[in-house]
Amino acid sequence: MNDMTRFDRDEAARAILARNDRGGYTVPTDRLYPFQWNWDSAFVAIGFALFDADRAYRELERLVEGQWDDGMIPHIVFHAPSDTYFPGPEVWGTRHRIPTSGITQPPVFGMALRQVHEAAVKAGLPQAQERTSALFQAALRSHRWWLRARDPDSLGLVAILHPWESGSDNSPAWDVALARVPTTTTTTIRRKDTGHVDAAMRPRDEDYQRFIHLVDTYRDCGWDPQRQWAAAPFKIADVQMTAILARATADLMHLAETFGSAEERTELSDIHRRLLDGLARRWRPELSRFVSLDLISGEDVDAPTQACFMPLVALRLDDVQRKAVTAEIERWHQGLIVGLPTTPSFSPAFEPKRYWRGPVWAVVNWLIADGLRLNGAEDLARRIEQGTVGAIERAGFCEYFDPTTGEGLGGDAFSWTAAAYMVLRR
Ligand code: 9YW
Repeated sequence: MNDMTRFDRDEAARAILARNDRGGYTVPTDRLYPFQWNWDSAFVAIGFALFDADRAYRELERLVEGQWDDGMIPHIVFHAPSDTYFPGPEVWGTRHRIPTSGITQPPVFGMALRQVHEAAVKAGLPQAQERTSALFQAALRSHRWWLRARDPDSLGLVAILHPWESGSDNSPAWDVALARVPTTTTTTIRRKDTGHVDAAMRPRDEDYQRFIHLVDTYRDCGWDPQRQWAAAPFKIADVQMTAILARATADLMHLAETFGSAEERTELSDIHRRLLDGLARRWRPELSRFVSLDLISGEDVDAPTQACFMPLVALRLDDVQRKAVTAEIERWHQGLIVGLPTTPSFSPAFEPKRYWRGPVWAVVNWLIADGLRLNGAEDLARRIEQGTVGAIERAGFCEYFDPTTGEGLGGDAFSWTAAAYMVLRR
């Protein structure tokens, strides 16, 4: 892509979204991920909002077709069959109207809705008010689900019951907790991912055994949230998830000024306060970062990963925290071609090509840069954005990048990388 003009690259990014369109929703990439993924679609909607607000709404509306009656928005909606991915709908066995997985993913949805709405109003799109209003109610129901199902003890932190929910599947953050999950499964594992992508860039087989053990466990609970909470052998109050939920709640509060009732506005600001308080308690000054909480062992999750900085998207740091966080992020950058790595190179867990154990993901950098900017660290935010854009221009719209070489890895022609490119290069 090095020899292309800016205009050409923008066209190339749009062409990827067009190519991955399956009828109003976008698959992350062909074959490797042939369905609609929750947080991918939210990022993609923000990308579409730059040039086609109608299509941006469609992305969110199609995702909401998979929303459960209890409010959960699943992590995958299986709109159309495909045999190129495992585990498919028969493994999840959720019996929803449209087949879906039984777990969720980071609720970027509320953040996307605000941006799509603002773009639609600016473009004078007919029906914008009605469409935003319907999606606002869907988002509100999903936030209520989060608090009810995943923070039943009112810690102000929401928990993940499966690493796939975090969006950072094999992150070192889960190593200690995941080691307690048995590798036995009642489902036969037939991995497809390693047929599409080099196995050295993917989670290990043992990770998949534990992932599927968890799916078997929750399917045996009939996907009932209370039964799952009681049976879960993996339960982590995650600062990344909580931060994204808090930020999305702030965006819904903004929309609620137009689309919410007085009760809904109060409800959202109560949720927001509860989550900010929960996040603030997870700051560890001796580490210069925030840490998740393992709800089974009661221990802090002290593995350094990108999640530790995600609270910046929601919280206003004080001066001491801001200085500490920016210095720590600079340290993670040192000696790398592209920052911010998902695991720093000084960590013993660092593997520069293995999925969430080191590689750089454009959407992670997008969020972190946004959080830095909110906290007044404009220069660092800009450098992270430019580094990400540069990596994409050199290597293409890959799923993720080796931070030590800049090599593009995983799937190619990736939707959220295309969306990130359009948003970050502006
Ligand atoms: C899987 C689609 C998804 C992302 C996740 C990422 C990966 C799917 O791909 O999960 O089967 O492992 O970890 O964040 O939403 O891009």
